[in-house]
Amino acid sequence: MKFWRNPEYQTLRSELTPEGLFLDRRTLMAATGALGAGTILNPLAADAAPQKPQTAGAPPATAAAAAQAPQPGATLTARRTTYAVADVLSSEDAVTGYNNFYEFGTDKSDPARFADKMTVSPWSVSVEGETDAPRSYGLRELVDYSKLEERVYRHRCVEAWSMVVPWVGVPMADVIRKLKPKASARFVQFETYLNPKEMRGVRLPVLDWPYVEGLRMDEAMNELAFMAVGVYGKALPKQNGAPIRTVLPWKYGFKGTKSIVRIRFLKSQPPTSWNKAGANEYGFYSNVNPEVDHPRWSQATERVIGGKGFNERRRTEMFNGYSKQVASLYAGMDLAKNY
Ligand SMILES: Nc1nc2c(c(=O)[nH]1)N[C@H]1C(S)=C(S)[C@@H](COP(=O)(O)O)O[C@H]1N2
Ligand SMILES: [Mo]
Repeated sequence: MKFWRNPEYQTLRSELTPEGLFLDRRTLMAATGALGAGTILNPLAADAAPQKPQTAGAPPATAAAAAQAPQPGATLTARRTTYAVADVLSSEDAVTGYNNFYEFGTDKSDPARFADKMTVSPWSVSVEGETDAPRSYGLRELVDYSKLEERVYRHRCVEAWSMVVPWVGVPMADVIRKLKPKASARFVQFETYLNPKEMRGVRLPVLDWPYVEGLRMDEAMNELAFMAVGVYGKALPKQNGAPIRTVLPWKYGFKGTKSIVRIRFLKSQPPTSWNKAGANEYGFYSNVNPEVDHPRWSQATERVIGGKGFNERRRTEMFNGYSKQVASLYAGMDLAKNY
Protein backbone atom coordinates (compact mmCIF):
# COMPACT_ATOMS: atom_id res chain seq x y z
CA MET A 1 0.00 0.00 0.00
CA LYS A 2 1.19 3.49 -0.76
CA PHE A 3 2.45 5.34 2.28
CA TRP A 4 0.00 8.21 2.00
CA ARG A 5 -3.00 5.87 1.63
CA ASN A 6 -2.07 3.94 4.74
CA PRO A 7 -4.53 4.57 7.60
CA GLU A 8 -1.57 4.48 9.99
CA TYR A 9 -0.06 7.40 8.15
CA GLN A 10 -3.31 9.30 8.61
CA THR A 11 -3.23 8.61 12.35
CA LEU A 12 0.44 9.48 12.57
CA ARG A 13 -0.22 12.73 10.77
CA SER A 14 -3.01 13.79 13.08
CA GLU A 15 -0.98 12.88 16.16
CA LEU A 16 2.26 14.50 15.15
CA THR A 17 1.12 17.55 13.28
CA PRO A 18 -1.95 19.20 14.74
CA GLU A 19 -2.96 22.26 12.74
CA GLY A 20 -1.13 25.29 14.03
CA LEU A 21 2.02 23.46 15.00
CA PHE A 22 3.80 25.16 12.14
CA LEU A 23 2.94 28.58 13.52
CA ASP A 24 3.90 27.58 17.03
CA ARG A 25 7.23 26.40 15.77
CA ARG A 26 7.89 29.62 13.85
CA THR A 27 6.98 31.66 16.89
CA LEU A 28 9.32 29.61 19.03
CA MET A 29 12.07 30.05 16.50
CA ALA A 30 11.55 33.79 16.43
CA ALA A 31 11.74 33.85 20.21
CA THR A 32 15.00 31.92 20.42
CA GLY A 33 16.42 33.98 17.56
CA ALA A 34 15.68 37.15 19.53
CA LEU A 35 17.54 35.71 22.51
CA GLY A 36 20.53 35.22 20.28
CA ALA A 37 20.58 31.47 20.68
CA GLY A 38 19.36 30.83 17.16
CA THR A 39 18.56 27.25 18.04
CA ILE A 40 15.69 25.64 16.24
CA LEU A 41 13.26 24.23 18.74
CA ASN A 42 11.50 21.26 17.37
CA PRO A 43 8.31 20.34 19.20
CA LEU A 44 8.17 17.07 17.30
CA ALA A 45 11.43 16.00 18.92
CA ALA A 46 10.13 16.58 22.44
CA ASP A 47 9.48 12.91 23.12
CA ALA A 48 12.46 11.62 21.20
CA ALA A 49 15.52 10.23 22.93
CA PRO A 50 18.00 12.94 23.95
CA GLN A 51 20.42 13.64 21.16
CA LYS A 52 24.17 13.96 21.42
CA PRO A 53 25.18 17.61 21.24
CA GLN A 54 26.94 18.32 17.96
CA THR A 55 30.34 19.96 17.88
CA ALA A 56 28.81 22.09 15.18
CA GLY A 57 30.72 25.32 15.63
CA ALA A 58 34.24 23.97 15.97
CA PRO A 59 36.27 24.07 12.76
CA PRO A 60 37.58 20.62 11.80
CA ALA A 61 41.16 20.19 13.03
CA THR A 62 42.08 17.24 10.85
CA ALA A 63 40.99 15.68 7.59
CA ALA A 64 39.36 12.87 9.56
CA ALA A 65 37.39 15.35 11.67
CA ALA A 66 36.33 17.25 8.55
CA ALA A 67 34.77 14.09 7.14
CA GLN A 68 32.63 13.34 10.19
CA ALA A 69 28.97 13.82 9.32
CA PRO A 70 26.39 14.52 12.00
CA GLN A 71 24.17 11.59 12.80
CA PRO A 72 20.95 11.77 10.76
CA GLY A 73 18.30 13.34 12.96
CA ALA A 74 20.80 15.18 15.20
CA THR A 75 19.66 18.68 16.12
CA LEU A 76 21.25 21.44 14.05
CA THR A 77 21.53 25.12 14.84
CA ALA A 78 20.43 27.34 11.98
CA ARG A 79 19.78 31.01 11.39
CA ARG A 80 16.34 32.02 10.16
CA THR A 81 16.11 33.58 6.73
CA THR A 82 13.49 35.43 4.77
CA TYR A 83 13.10 32.53 2.33
CA ALA A 84 9.55 31.61 3.21
CA VAL A 85 6.38 30.33 1.59
CA ALA A 86 2.85 31.59 2.22
CA ASP A 87 1.59 28.11 3.03
CA VAL A 88 1.88 25.64 5.89
CA LEU A 89 4.87 23.33 6.00
CA SER A 90 4.33 19.79 4.84
CA SER A 91 4.35 17.59 7.92
CA GLU A 92 7.68 16.16 8.96
CA ASP A 93 6.44 12.62 8.53
CA ALA A 94 5.43 13.40 4.94
CA VAL A 95 8.79 15.05 4.18
CA THR A 96 10.72 12.12 5.63
CA GLY A 97 8.31 9.31 4.73
CA TYR A 98 7.13 10.08 1.19
CA ASN A 99 10.33 10.11 -0.86
CA ASN A 100 11.94 9.49 -4.21
CA PHE A 101 15.37 7.90 -3.83
CA TYR A 102 15.30 5.16 -6.45
CA GLU A 103 18.57 3.65 -5.21
CA PHE A 104 16.41 2.19 -2.42
CA GLY A 105 13.37 1.29 -4.52
CA THR A 106 10.71 3.05 -6.54
CA ASP A 107 7.88 3.04 -4.00
CA LYS A 108 7.47 6.27 -2.05
CA SER A 109 7.89 4.39 1.24
CA ASP A 110 11.01 2.43 0.17
CA PRO A 111 13.61 5.11 1.02
CA ALA A 112 12.36 5.49 4.60
CA ARG A 113 12.29 1.70 4.97
CA PHE A 114 15.61 0.80 3.39
CA ALA A 115 17.97 3.80 3.41
CA ASP A 116 19.10 3.04 6.93
CA LYS A 117 21.76 0.70 5.52
CA MET A 118 23.61 3.57 3.82
CA THR A 119 26.90 4.65 5.45
CA VAL A 120 26.91 8.44 5.69
CA SER A 121 29.89 9.13 7.96
CA PRO A 122 32.74 9.69 7.34
CA TRP A 123 31.78 11.52 4.15
CA SER A 124 33.93 13.20 1.56
CA VAL A 125 33.25 14.64 -1.87
CA SER A 126 35.62 14.33 -4.82
CA VAL A 127 35.94 17.61 -6.72
CA GLU A 128 37.15 17.25 -10.31
CA GLY A 129 37.42 18.83 -13.75
CA GLU A 130 37.77 22.55 -14.50
CA THR A 131 38.95 23.67 -11.07
CA ASP A 132 42.15 25.06 -9.56
CA ALA A 133 41.60 22.97 -6.43
CA PRO A 134 40.74 19.41 -7.45
CA ARG A 135 40.88 16.97 -4.53
CA SER A 136 38.76 15.14 -2.01
CA TYR A 137 36.96 17.42 0.50
CA GLY A 138 35.65 16.35 3.89
CA LEU A 139 31.99 17.27 4.36
CA ARG A 140 32.87 19.99 6.89
CA GLU A 141 35.32 21.61 4.49
CA LEU A 142 32.42 22.20 2.12
CA VAL A 143 29.88 23.15 4.77
CA ASP A 144 30.56 25.29 7.83
CA TYR A 145 28.11 23.87 10.37
CA SER A 146 28.35 27.07 12.42
CA LYS A 147 26.87 29.07 9.51
CA LEU A 148 23.79 27.07 8.65
CA GLU A 149 20.62 28.78 7.54
CA GLU A 150 17.04 27.60 7.29
CA ARG A 151 15.06 28.20 4.12
CA VAL A 152 11.47 27.20 3.54
CA TYR A 153 11.10 26.29 -0.12
CA ARG A 154 8.40 24.85 -2.30
CA HIS A 155 9.31 21.43 -3.64
CA ARG A 156 7.61 20.41 -6.90
CA CYS A 157 8.12 16.90 -8.20
CA VAL A 158 7.75 16.29 -11.93
CA GLU A 159 5.10 13.72 -10.96
CA ALA A 160 2.73 16.64 -10.16
CA TRP A 161 2.86 16.57 -6.37
CA SER A 162 4.43 19.16 -4.11
CA MET A 163 5.50 19.93 -0.56
CA VAL A 164 6.65 22.91 1.49
CA VAL A 165 9.95 22.02 3.13
CA PRO A 166 12.13 23.73 5.78
CA TRP A 167 15.65 22.93 4.58
CA VAL A 168 18.80 23.64 6.57
CA GLY A 169 22.06 24.25 4.72
CA VAL A 170 24.27 26.76 2.96
CA PRO A 171 24.07 28.65 -0.35
CA MET A 172 25.49 26.59 -3.21
CA ALA A 173 27.43 29.67 -4.37
CA ASP A 174 29.41 29.65 -1.10
CA VAL A 175 30.37 26.00 -1.58
CA ILE A 176 31.30 26.50 -5.23
CA ARG A 177 33.52 29.49 -4.48
CA LYS A 178 35.55 27.32 -2.09
CA LEU A 179 36.10 24.84 -4.91
CA LYS A 180 37.77 27.41 -7.20
CA PRO A 181 36.18 26.61 -10.57
CA LYS A 182 38.17 27.91 -13.55
CA ALA A 183 36.72 30.45 -15.95
CA SER A 184 36.40 27.57 -18.42
CA ALA A 185 33.83 25.85 -16.16
CA ARG A 186 30.41 26.43 -17.72
CA PHE A 187 28.54 23.55 -16.10
CA VAL A 188 28.64 21.62 -12.84
CA GLN A 189 27.66 17.99 -12.39
CA PHE A 190 26.66 16.31 -9.12
CA GLU A 191 26.90 12.57 -8.53
CA THR A 192 25.19 10.41 -5.89
CA TYR A 193 26.85 7.74 -3.75
CA LEU A 194 26.57 4.25 -5.19
CA ASN A 195 26.95 1.05 -3.18
CA PRO A 196 24.99 -2.04 -4.25
CA LYS A 197 25.56 -3.62 -0.82
CA GLU A 198 23.70 -0.78 0.86
CA MET A 199 21.27 0.19 -1.89
CA ARG A 200 18.85 -2.57 -2.80
CA GLY A 201 17.26 -0.53 -5.60
CA VAL A 202 20.39 -0.40 -7.78
CA ARG A 203 20.15 -4.14 -8.47
CA LEU A 204 17.54 -3.12 -11.01
CA PRO A 205 18.55 -0.94 -13.98
CA VAL A 206 15.79 1.60 -13.29
CA LEU A 207 18.29 4.36 -14.05
CA ASP A 208 21.86 4.30 -15.34
CA TRP A 209 23.55 4.43 -11.91
CA PRO A 210 25.12 6.43 -10.36
CA TYR A 211 22.47 9.17 -10.30
CA VAL A 212 23.91 12.28 -11.95
CA GLU A 213 22.49 15.75 -12.36
CA GLY A 214 23.82 19.04 -13.64
CA LEU A 215 23.41 22.79 -13.83
CA ARG A 216 24.74 25.67 -15.86
CA MET A 217 27.22 27.62 -13.70
CA ASP A 218 25.03 30.71 -13.56
CA GLU A 219 22.14 28.55 -12.31
CA ALA A 220 24.40 27.01 -9.67
CA MET A 221 25.50 30.48 -8.52
CA ASN A 222 21.91 31.79 -8.29
CA GLU A 223 20.90 32.86 -4.78
CA LEU A 224 18.20 30.16 -4.56
CA ALA A 225 20.52 27.23 -5.27
CA PHE A 226 21.09 25.51 -1.94
CA MET A 227 23.15 22.68 -0.49
CA ALA A 228 21.03 21.10 2.24
CA VAL A 229 22.48 19.15 5.16
CA GLY A 230 19.32 19.18 7.24
CA VAL A 231 15.57 19.39 7.23
CA TYR A 232 13.11 20.27 9.99
CA GLY A 233 15.97 21.52 12.19
CA LYS A 234 17.82 18.20 12.13
CA ALA A 235 20.59 16.58 10.14
CA LEU A 236 19.15 15.03 6.96
CA PRO A 237 17.60 11.61 7.36
CA LYS A 238 19.20 9.15 4.97
CA GLN A 239 16.05 8.92 2.84
CA ASN A 240 16.27 12.66 2.17
CA GLY A 241 19.87 12.44 0.91
CA ALA A 242 22.14 12.48 3.95
CA PRO A 243 24.54 13.95 4.58
CA ILE A 244 24.43 16.51 1.74
CA ARG A 245 22.15 17.11 -1.25
CA THR A 246 21.25 19.92 -3.61
CA VAL A 247 17.93 21.82 -3.54
CA LEU A 248 16.82 23.87 -6.57
CA PRO A 249 13.32 25.09 -5.78
CA TRP A 250 12.51 26.51 -9.25
CA LYS A 251 13.20 23.16 -10.92
CA TYR A 252 11.49 19.79 -10.75
CA GLY A 253 12.62 17.79 -7.73
CA PHE A 254 14.72 15.31 -9.70
CA LYS A 255 17.23 18.08 -10.54
CA GLY A 256 18.24 17.89 -6.88
CA THR A 257 20.95 15.28 -6.24
CA LYS A 258 20.94 13.31 -2.98
CA SER A 259 23.94 12.00 -1.03
CA ILE A 260 26.55 13.73 -3.20
CA VAL A 261 30.01 12.13 -3.52
CA ARG A 262 31.35 13.91 -6.61
CA ILE A 263 31.22 17.42 -8.04
CA ARG A 264 32.63 17.95 -11.55
CA PHE A 265 33.18 21.29 -13.23
CA LEU A 266 32.82 20.97 -16.97
CA LYS A 267 33.19 22.91 -20.21
CA SER A 268 30.13 21.34 -21.80
CA GLN A 269 26.66 20.21 -20.71
CA PRO A 270 26.90 16.95 -18.74
CA PRO A 271 24.61 13.96 -19.15
CA THR A 272 21.87 13.70 -16.51
CA SER A 273 20.13 10.54 -15.30
CA TRP A 274 16.52 11.30 -16.14
CA ASN A 275 17.44 12.87 -19.47
CA LYS A 276 19.29 9.66 -20.37
CA ALA A 277 16.27 7.61 -19.28
CA GLY A 278 13.85 9.62 -21.44
CA ALA A 279 15.06 12.70 -23.32
CA ASN A 280 11.60 13.59 -24.64
CA GLU A 281 10.16 13.56 -21.11
CA TYR A 282 12.95 15.04 -18.98
CA GLY A 283 15.07 17.87 -20.32
CA PHE A 284 18.33 19.24 -18.98
CA TYR A 285 16.72 22.40 -17.61
CA SER A 286 13.51 20.96 -16.14
CA ASN A 287 12.32 24.27 -14.79
CA VAL A 288 8.87 24.06 -13.23
CA ASN A 289 6.52 25.25 -15.96
CA PRO A 290 2.72 24.85 -15.80
CA GLU A 291 2.48 25.57 -19.54
CA VAL A 292 4.73 22.75 -20.71
CA ASP A 293 3.06 19.43 -20.02
CA HIS A 294 4.88 16.19 -19.48
CA PRO A 295 4.10 14.02 -22.54
CA ARG A 296 2.03 11.74 -20.27
CA TRP A 297 0.34 14.21 -17.89
CA SER A 298 -0.48 17.86 -17.31
CA GLN A 299 1.82 20.06 -15.23
CA ALA A 300 -0.83 22.77 -14.70
CA THR A 301 -1.69 21.71 -11.15
CA GLU A 302 -0.11 19.75 -8.31
CA ARG A 303 -1.27 17.60 -5.40
CA VAL A 304 -0.05 19.02 -2.08
CA ILE A 305 1.39 16.30 0.18
CA GLY A 306 1.26 16.58 3.96
CA GLY A 307 -0.08 20.11 3.93
CA LYS A 308 -3.10 21.83 5.39
CA GLY A 309 -5.72 19.85 3.50
CA PHE A 310 -5.18 16.22 2.62
CA ASN A 311 -4.12 15.82 -0.99
CA GLU A 312 -5.54 19.23 -1.94
CA ARG A 313 -4.61 20.53 -5.39
CA ARG A 314 -3.08 23.88 -6.20
CA ARG A 315 -2.15 25.56 -9.44
CA THR A 316 1.48 25.16 -10.37
CA GLU A 317 3.34 28.45 -10.68
CA MET A 318 5.91 29.39 -13.34
CA PHE A 319 9.38 28.57 -11.98
CA ASN A 320 7.48 27.21 -8.97
CA GLY A 321 6.81 30.78 -7.83
CA TYR A 322 10.45 31.90 -8.06
CA SER A 323 10.32 33.92 -11.31
CA LYS A 324 11.68 37.03 -9.63
CA GLN A 325 14.93 35.31 -8.73
CA VAL A 326 15.48 33.07 -11.77
CA ALA A 327 13.54 34.20 -14.87
CA SER A 328 16.49 36.30 -16.08
CA LEU A 329 18.64 33.14 -16.29
CA TYR A 330 16.50 32.00 -19.22
CA ALA A 331 15.92 35.29 -21.04
CA GLY A 332 15.69 34.68 -24.76
CA MET A 333 15.39 30.89 -24.41
CA ASP A 334 12.40 29.01 -25.79
CA LEU A 335 11.25 27.22 -22.64
CA ALA A 336 9.02 24.83 -24.59
CA LYS A 337 12.08 23.59 -26.48
CA ASN A 338 14.57 23.93 -23.62
CA TYR A 339 12.35 22.07 -21.16
N1 LIG B 1 20.22 10.03 -5.95
C1 LIG B 1 18.94 10.37 -6.14
N2 LIG B 1 18.58 11.67 -5.99
C2 LIG B 1 17.28 12.03 -6.17
C3 LIG B 1 16.31 11.07 -6.54
C4 LIG B 1 16.73 9.72 -6.69
O1 LIG B 1 15.93 8.80 -7.00
N3 LIG B 1 18.04 9.41 -6.47
N4 LIG B 1 14.99 11.47 -6.74
C5 LIG B 1 14.77 12.87 -7.07
C6 LIG B 1 13.36 13.24 -7.04
S1 LIG B 1 12.40 12.70 -8.33
C7 LIG B 1 12.82 14.06 -6.10
S2 LIG B 1 11.22 14.60 -6.19
C8 LIG B 1 13.63 14.44 -4.92
C9 LIG B 1 12.90 14.00 -3.66
O2 LIG B 1 13.52 14.49 -2.51
P1 LIG B 1 12.87 14.20 -1.09
O3 LIG B 1 12.65 12.72 -1.01
O4 LIG B 1 13.82 14.69 -0.08
O5 LIG B 1 11.56 14.94 -1.06
O6 LIG B 1 14.93 13.87 -4.90
C10 LIG B 1 15.57 13.81 -6.16
N5 LIG B 1 16.93 13.34 -6.01
MO1 LIG C 1 10.53 14.01 -8.33
